[in-house]
Amino acid sequence: IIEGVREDLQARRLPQRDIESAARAAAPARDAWLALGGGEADPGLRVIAEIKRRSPSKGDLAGIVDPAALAEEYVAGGASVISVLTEQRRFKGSLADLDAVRARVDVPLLRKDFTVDEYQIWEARAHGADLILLIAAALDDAQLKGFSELAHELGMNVLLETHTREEIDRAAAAGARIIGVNVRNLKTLDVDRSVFGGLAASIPAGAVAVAESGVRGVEDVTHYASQGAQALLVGEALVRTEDPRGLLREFRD
Ligand code: IGP
Repeated sequence: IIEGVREDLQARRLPQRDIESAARAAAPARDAWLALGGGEADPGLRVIAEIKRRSPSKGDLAGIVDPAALAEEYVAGGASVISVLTEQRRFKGSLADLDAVRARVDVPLLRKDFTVDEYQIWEARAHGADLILLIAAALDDAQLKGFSELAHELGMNVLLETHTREEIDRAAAAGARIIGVNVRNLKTLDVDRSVFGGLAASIPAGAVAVAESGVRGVEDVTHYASQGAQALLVGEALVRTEDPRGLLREFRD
């Protein structure tokens, strides 16, 4: 995946000073940490609702004609943050999807991609993102730290994705304030929902704990919440349902 990400990046890359000035010209980033209940004593479960057209494990998920309209449904259902997959080859996403959503909703947006180059962080900000994804398994400690610092300098937050105890420790050492546990193993693509509960206690107090992947319905929401999730990242279930607004309301009740 990462090789394709790099190739696509080379194809669209603007001169560094152009992307930096676009990032600086963007409206200030919204605070995704606050939106996810960061710092609150009893925040209640938050949802990061994802716009995902396709996945490597499931193929095409939904013919999303109008991502902005879907995003508006998510907001109406009470989503706190919207995630927009921008990776093209495997997920059929694009920065155009991010732009379309940004033009229509006011909640914080996660630019969901495989971040491997600082350029993508400037680019995320230039396109109105408030939060970026960093995947611990794909980055070394120096990258985790350096990429996080750049995101913070640009006013954005970082969702630092982990899958093991060791990765959580690395995320904590990098100063992550929003830590996700992806229950999908990115190498095998297998989903094991028990991975979240096994790791939740290792997430430092003060960080927002996000359970990522595998929410099929309300039972999974209840399960993750009982294991200490403060927020959930939900894609497939929301893009496939006829009524994303209704499903989100059920999740939040
Ligand atoms: C959403 P699901 O099972 O609800 O569709 O999963 C999200 O966790 C998943 O899209 C995801 C992802 C990623 C996609 C988590 N981490 C990294 C691409 C890259």
